[in-house]
Amino acid sequence: MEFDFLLPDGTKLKKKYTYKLAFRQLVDGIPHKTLNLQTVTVELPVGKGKKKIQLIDTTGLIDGIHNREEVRKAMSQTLSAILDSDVVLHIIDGSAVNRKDLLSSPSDVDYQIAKFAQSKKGYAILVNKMDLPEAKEGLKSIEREFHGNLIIPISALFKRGFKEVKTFVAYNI
Ligand SMILES: Nc1nc2c(ncn2[C@@H]2O[C@H](COP(=O)(O)OP(=O)(O)O)[C@@H](O)[C@H]2O)c(=O)[nH]1
Ligand SMILES: [Mg+2]
Repeated sequence: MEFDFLLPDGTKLKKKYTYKLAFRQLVDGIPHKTLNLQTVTVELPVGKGKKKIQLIDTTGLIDGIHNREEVRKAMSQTLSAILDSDVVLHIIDGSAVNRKDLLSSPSDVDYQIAKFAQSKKGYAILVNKMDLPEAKEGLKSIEREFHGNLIIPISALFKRGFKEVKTFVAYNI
């Protein structure tokens, strides 16, 4: 899999990853591991044919002003990517809903993003980590709070909900 990286200073890089290496290097329990836009080009079946789409992974957004400049720059890159994209998949950690720590979700920024991205034809909220028991309540709460939006429960870890996400994306491009 080839990734295109766009750093906040405008630098572009290409890097090839196996799934294993991508998982090891790009996924982390500590927030703000990703400080750039990382793009993979994937083919999606649309109707009888296929369509190439660019899937962009961004830095996560948090409330307030982050104390690290690189994180602030990366977050501004995320906002631009939202504006420039046809489809926005807003991922919320379903297992962190109403948790009492800094990473609890949804936070103010999630509501702001929902408003900001609603002008898009293709806007969906993906409630992730549905494999964890506490995500059940989380999903219910998000369905209540973000009523009127398309909400798709997923587990990125176990590839649950991917069919629904692909159908949604194919329909909106
Ligand atoms: N249980 C569970 N953990 C997940 C799932 N998706 C991601 N994680 C974990 O959540 C943490 C953050 O994942 P990451 O992809 O780095 O999220 P990011 O910070 O939003 O980029 C990592 O420890 C992942 O292994 C999921 O569907 N289920
Ligand atoms: Mg990431």
